[in-house]
Amino acid sequence: MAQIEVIQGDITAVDVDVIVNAANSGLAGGGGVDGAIHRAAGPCLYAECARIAAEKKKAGGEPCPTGDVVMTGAFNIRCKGIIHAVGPIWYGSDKDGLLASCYRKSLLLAQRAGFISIAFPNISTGVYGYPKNKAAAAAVKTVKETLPECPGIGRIVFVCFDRENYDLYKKLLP
Ligand code: AR6
Repeated sequence: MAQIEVIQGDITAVDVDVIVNAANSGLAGGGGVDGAIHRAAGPCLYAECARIAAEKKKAGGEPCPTGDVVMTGAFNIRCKGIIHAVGPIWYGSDKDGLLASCYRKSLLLAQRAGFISIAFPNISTGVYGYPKNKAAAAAVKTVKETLPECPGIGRIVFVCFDRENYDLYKKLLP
């Protein structure tokens, strides 16, 4: 059975194979955890995101629709890859399915890539305004439900930046 951990800190410093980013559908970079990851990874990450975005647009799609994920290299971050997941924006109505999709697709992609350990931020709970308690419940439930399909994943780390999220996750995963 995979080990699930909860820590408070900066996801760019966590020792895992792959970290997940809370990105936007244009893969355009931004603030919050996205900004921190781009700063730590260096300009080559912007270049790879721009290349993927251009390819997807050329094919007639959005670079990364809400609920979907895209993998890139990690460049100056010491992990082996970055999964960019686009969470839903909270407009006052439930979008747990789209949020769950970020966690589920990230785990499945990490498993396919042969990664053993993965770190998640609290997707959508910053600028996108998702209620932290609802987001935490959806994240933990989805990871637990998806893990049986990911026998290669041995370690999941929920990286909480703020104390409120940390306390919520600790209650769900004592
Ligand atoms: N490590 C871990 N978690 C962090 C870090 C960090 N270094 N920095 C912030 N957080 P947000 P969203 C937490 O706003 O709500 C961007 O501009 C933060 O406390 O980063 O999904 C993107 O480009 C919060 O709990 O992501 C998108 O446009 C969590 O990360 C948009 O924001 C998510 O907050 C995505 O919004």
